[in-house]
Amino acid sequence: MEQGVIVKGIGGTYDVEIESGVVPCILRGRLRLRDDRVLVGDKVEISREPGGEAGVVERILPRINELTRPAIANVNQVAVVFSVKNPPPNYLLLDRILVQAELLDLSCVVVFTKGDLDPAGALDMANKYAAISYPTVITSVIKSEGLDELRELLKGKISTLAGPSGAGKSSLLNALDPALNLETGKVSAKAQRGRHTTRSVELLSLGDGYVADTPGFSRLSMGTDQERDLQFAFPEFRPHIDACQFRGCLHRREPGCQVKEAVKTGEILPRRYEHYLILLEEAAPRY
Ligand SMILES: Nc1nc2c(ncn2[C@@H]2O[C@H](COP(=O)(O)OP(=O)(O)OP(=O)(O)O)[C@@H](O)[C@H]2O)c(=O)[nH]1
Ligand SMILES: [Mg+2]
Ligand SMILES: [Zn+2]
Repeated sequence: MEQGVIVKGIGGTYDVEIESGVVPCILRGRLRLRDDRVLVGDKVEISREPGGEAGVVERILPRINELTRPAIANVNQVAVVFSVKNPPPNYLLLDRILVQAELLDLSCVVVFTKGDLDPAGALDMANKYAAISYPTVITSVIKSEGLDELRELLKGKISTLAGPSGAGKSSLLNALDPALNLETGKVSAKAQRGRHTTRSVELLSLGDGYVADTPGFSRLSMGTDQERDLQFAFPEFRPHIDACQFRGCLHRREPGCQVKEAVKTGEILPRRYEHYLILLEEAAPRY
């Protein structure tokens, strides 16, 4: 038995990366019954005929987690990728993705791409997220900037990229490893939106880690039971929560709210607080 990771699955064949390379595998019969439950990112045991090119997936090892969109198992980091310009960042979407990742207990890094298009703006955006405590990097594939920093952040992890179409996710991975040769698209000048160049989910091996390039992905749905948890998905709120006058304060209109106080003093970015209120509204139970 050899251990590996499923890096790609197409039409019943799964590419499993083991130490010596990638082995195309089919599933052992009883696993085929739950074909849809086998995910890219799954750690598996495979068997092979001596010297055989192809193998059989015998067993799926326990997962640490599974994302539904994109469908990947065992992800431990989300790299949130937004361009500084062309298209400009949608901060509500950015914060939404961070919150979703926090609620799933995934660590996050924030990447601002196309730094060459607005270096000063990029720095301002990056500083704001770095202040919240997120590892943040500004990249430019044109100027080859930020690539070593990003490589360092992805090292040894299974990461998924998340960000809108046209943000430059595939371009970035190509810059990290030209051998990947991923297809990239043009941002249409009219709509300033990308065209979803990337379609399938695949784990790309990068250094000693893996990265999933994903089609511009936006929202996982948030359960309605997460109203209470939402505040903790904003790392900069955490030091203030216990100081609120009321236990169970949701930081809306309650008196003596220290989160709102921190917005006033500038410790919490007003925009982040506004996004909290929007997401809180969405997470409210409906009767
Ligand atoms: N100026 C500049 N343009 C870039 C940079 N990175 C990517 N682009 C351009 O942005 C466009 C979109 O890039 P992609 O890499 O295809 O974007 P994507 O995020 O993979 O898009 P989807 O696959 O649709 O989700 C392309 O025209 C790239 O040439 C950069 O660092 N600077
Ligand atoms: Mg792409
Ligand atoms: Zn409060």
